[in-house]
Amino acid sequence: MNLINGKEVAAKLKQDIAAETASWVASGGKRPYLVAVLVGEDGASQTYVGHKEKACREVGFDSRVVRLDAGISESELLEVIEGLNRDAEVDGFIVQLPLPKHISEQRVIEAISPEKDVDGFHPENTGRMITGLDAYIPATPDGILELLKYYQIETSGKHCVVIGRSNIVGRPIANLLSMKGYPGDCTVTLCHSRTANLKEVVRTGDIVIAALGVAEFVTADMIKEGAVVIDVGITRVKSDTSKNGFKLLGDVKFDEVAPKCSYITPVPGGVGPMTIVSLMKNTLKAARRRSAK
Ligand code: BQF
Repeated sequence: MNLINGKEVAAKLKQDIAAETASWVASGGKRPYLVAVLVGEDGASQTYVGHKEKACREVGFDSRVVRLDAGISESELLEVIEGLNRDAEVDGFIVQLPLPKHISEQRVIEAISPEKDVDGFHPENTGRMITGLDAYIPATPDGILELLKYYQIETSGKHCVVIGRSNIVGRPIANLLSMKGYPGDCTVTLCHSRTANLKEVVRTGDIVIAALGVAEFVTADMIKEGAVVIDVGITRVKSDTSKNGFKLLGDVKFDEVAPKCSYITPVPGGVGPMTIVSLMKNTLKAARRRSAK
């Protein structure tokens, strides 16, 4: 079993982005500027936004967090987004998800200018991505591709089973792994809560991507000997033994699945840190694209 060290790969890729940013700025380019919009005070969301701010500092980007009250109306939030769309200083921005229930995430995503949509969630970017056009690739799927490349994991002709059909992870990664070339050329099966014989289907996967959001759902009996297992899950559970009062669980029962795998990602320290790096990649791309106009 080979452990995929996302934390280490992310640190290396961040150094590359920092070097690229430094030479871009030295040659007169505009320093990339990322804004994160955070609505409310959800603990996990605050942690994630904190990771994004820290990464911006590390790679040499400017960043700012726009903190808004949980009770803000949808139309007020849409006005904030309009302001960021128009702000010539801002290269890219994200609206941290999930949003409070009274706000439509879809309307919010569609209000973001596709050029500044560094999360790659706008349907224009989704459409461009699946057509194979230049687009912002959503950060988590892109991070997974970077890990496959870094470890030179063979994908051509492999059966990849994706569990979970979200717009943020499952659907885009299933699409990307079916594309021509490396890391792609997979035969992809997309499983979800209504999949019949899910266990049997997952067991045929050479590469299994668990992105359903159910802690420890994937057990050893669902995994073929020698499979590559990518765990996208991140569920916070209370824990008396950890210093901050909670621990993180993946969608994979790591201890029993790991011995069967050729490669596996841990939680934490697997896909999560790569997500942050891919957001930095997209933000640098946004800054470069804007000055090319
Ligand atoms: C790690 C996210 C669910 C819903 C909305 C590093 C992150 C997580 C873990 C992180 C995530 C998950 C993010 C680790 C961003 C990934 O060390 O294992 C980084 O910050 N993530 C998000 O912005 O929104 C989410 C998961």
